Amino acid sequence: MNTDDELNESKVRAALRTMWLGRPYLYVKEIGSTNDRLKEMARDPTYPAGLVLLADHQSAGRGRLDRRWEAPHGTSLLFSVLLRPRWPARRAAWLTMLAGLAVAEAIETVAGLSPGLKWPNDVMLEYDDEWRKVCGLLLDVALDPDGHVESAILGVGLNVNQPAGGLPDVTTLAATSLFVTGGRPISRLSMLTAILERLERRYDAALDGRSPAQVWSERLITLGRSVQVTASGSAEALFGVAEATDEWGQLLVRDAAGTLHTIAAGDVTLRGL
Ligand code: BT5
Repeated sequence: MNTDDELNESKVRAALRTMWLGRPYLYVKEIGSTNDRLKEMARDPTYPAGLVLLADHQSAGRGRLDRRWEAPHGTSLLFSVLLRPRWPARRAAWLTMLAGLAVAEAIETVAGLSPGLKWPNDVMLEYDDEWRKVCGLLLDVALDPDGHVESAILGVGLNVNQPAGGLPDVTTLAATSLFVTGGRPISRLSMLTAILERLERRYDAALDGRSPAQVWSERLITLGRSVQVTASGSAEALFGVAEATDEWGQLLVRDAAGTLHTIAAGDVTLRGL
């Protein structure tokens, strides 16, 4: 669907209204993973912050913990952004927040839909009376010897024009696309430029020291809900109420005994109100 909506270099350059993000912008039809390719390129310091690499199809698209990211050819947005913020390592979590906010705002403006954020790295839309994943974010960070961020690759996978049958098994994975939830095709070019323009504004503000943590947390559908959390590296699930997030994006969950747990990374299942 909408495959004439090509995202080649000249089209994107002509449409993009940013100062530095997406400059340069690189487009490939086919790749393993845009995050993996940018990770290699980031080792070369001549590749500047702001470089964006977008592919129409990934043969080895990744989620966290080497999970797969699946998207049929030309239907979605699959891209990665190279950033070099030189922040202390734990501030890198701000990048996922900035991207989640940029994607959510772009979806509101371009598609007229009402997204929510799900801790830690998902953008969600309602379909069939439940929140479903429309976008996943993947952050890969390389630190310098002082523990500062040398390079950060921010990967965005956004389901745009997949029909229901083009999504990964929606019954088990609870996925949706802008097309499935909104009922009309959406220009990938408009979505891409809207995301990059918002991300640039939010990132510049963060470089000036303005934290995105509060605005991000206000958009989380996770807070106030009963949740099941599996922290990364732990086999055991924790049950409790997601009360808040902190400045570094960690999730604070209170269990039935009243103990507050701080979860730095993991997976959350929402368990009703
Ligand atoms: C993510 O991981 O959600 C991060 C996904 C990032 C993908 C982008 S695409 C451009 C860039 N290059 C890459 O190689 N990756 C990034 P995680 O939270 O671990 O979720 C992964 C899980 O999402 C999978 O195990 C599936 O259950 C589910 N999933 C896979 N494809 C999906 C899709 N198209 N829509 C919704 N859910 C999907």
